[in-house]
Amino acid sequence: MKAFGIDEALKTLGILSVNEGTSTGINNFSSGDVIDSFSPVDGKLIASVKTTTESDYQKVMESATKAFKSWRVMPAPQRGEIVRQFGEKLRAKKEALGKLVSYEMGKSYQEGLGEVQEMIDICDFAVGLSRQLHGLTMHSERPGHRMYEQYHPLGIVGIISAFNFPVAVWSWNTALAWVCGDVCVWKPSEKTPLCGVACQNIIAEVLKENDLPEGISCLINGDYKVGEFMSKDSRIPLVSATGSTRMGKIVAKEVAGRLGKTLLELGGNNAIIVTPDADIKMTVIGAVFGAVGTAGQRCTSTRRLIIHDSIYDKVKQAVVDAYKQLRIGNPLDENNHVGPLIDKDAVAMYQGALKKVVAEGGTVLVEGEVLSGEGYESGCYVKPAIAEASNDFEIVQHETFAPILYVLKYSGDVENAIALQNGVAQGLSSAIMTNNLREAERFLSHAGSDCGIANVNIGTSGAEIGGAFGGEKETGGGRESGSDAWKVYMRRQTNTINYTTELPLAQGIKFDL
Ligand code: UN1
Repeated sequence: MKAFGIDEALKTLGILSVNEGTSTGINNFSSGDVIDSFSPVDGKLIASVKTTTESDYQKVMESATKAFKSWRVMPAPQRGEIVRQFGEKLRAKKEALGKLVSYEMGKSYQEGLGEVQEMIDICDFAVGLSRQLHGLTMHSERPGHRMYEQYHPLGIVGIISAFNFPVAVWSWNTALAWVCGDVCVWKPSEKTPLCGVACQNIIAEVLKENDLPEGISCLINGDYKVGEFMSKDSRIPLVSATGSTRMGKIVAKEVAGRLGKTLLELGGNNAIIVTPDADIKMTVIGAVFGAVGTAGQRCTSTRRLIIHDSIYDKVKQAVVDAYKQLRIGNPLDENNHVGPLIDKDAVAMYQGALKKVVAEGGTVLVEGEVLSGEGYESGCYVKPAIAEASNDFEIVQHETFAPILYVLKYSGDVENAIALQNGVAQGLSSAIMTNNLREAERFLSHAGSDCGIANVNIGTSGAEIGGAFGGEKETGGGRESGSDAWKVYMRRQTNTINYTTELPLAQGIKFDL
């Protein structure tokens, strides 16, 4: 019996235990090789899933194609009702799913619950949206004509998600896509396949209870090769992919090659600017949560702290002191702040980055270390580190998915800090800590932050679902979740209707027979 009620959670979510066989999830045709999912928390095998072969994939697509035909003609508010029921099930299973997220991925139980809450929130948002999929009406230049636009369902949406938000990112896409009338095929990360199975089981239950076809939600399992089935498949008009910039470039090229659409949410290199007018206490909390939350494995994690030289020593010291209070250990134990990294490859990347920053001339302020001994048997626990660095270091320019914070100094005007913050290839999230209205507004202005997310007196991570989520430059340009992100999941049609007995042409063109 594993501690912290994990066995109970697996049971609630319909995941078969190691001795019972492989969990493929309801609605899953997978029959390929087995992926064993080991927990980074204690290194133990949790359960296994089967991968999706090419012929399994064809069956999935047949079922999705068939389901789309009936789903697209169901009134959107009725589709919203299905999403509402899904949200209700998530509420009922929040603890179990939050626990599985924590145990399979390694984030703290609090953050696991937060992730499920994000799923519930997007369901609520999507239910309201199901009555608001509005187009515009326009005045026609031709007499007796009416012109308007409408949004129609797009088709089958392919979703590729990453290990770090193994359930929420899927729901940001599916909840919207479903109310828009699309059906979804999801490939979760091969590092967190059980989270995929758990979600699939929850939605499958809702579909069954409503006598709806299974193909509305499909799960495929495996690595990038399984993702490639979707990026190459012209039956999938939209591929939404979350992960590294390297992965995004491959998917973008493949999908663009067949003139499909992509929604990309890729790497970030997020900074907090700390000006002389910053509230230091708030800055420390925001920066530390941003840098060590989810063990630095959020796209929105704080990677760089850009501090004004007049307060540099003070802020640096306050952050270094705060790191001394961090408790690293089992993320299901609510006394701990920082859990493990996802796997040993991630640990190796963390070690490589720490070596590199020193080799490039950086100064270590809080030493990193791979932890060993009791409670750290998985070999995935590391100490969050801080290094003084320069923005032009190669390693600072690079997104390392680990709890490493680079501290940078700026002098003079806030514009200099903004230039540093924008001086990277990625453009996801950014923040400024200041009580100075002029500085805050300049940061948010046309000449300010170039990121998709720009916050004032808040850290870089922890966005709410109501706003559009995503970023510019190498972050990929996609927007998910709130605002009008739904439009990407639909096709737009302009309609002009003539209710006269004449046929006048636009632009005043004369054509008589
Ligand atoms: C991600 O890391 O891919 O803003 C998503 C945040 C979370 C989502 C992060 N709401 O940090």
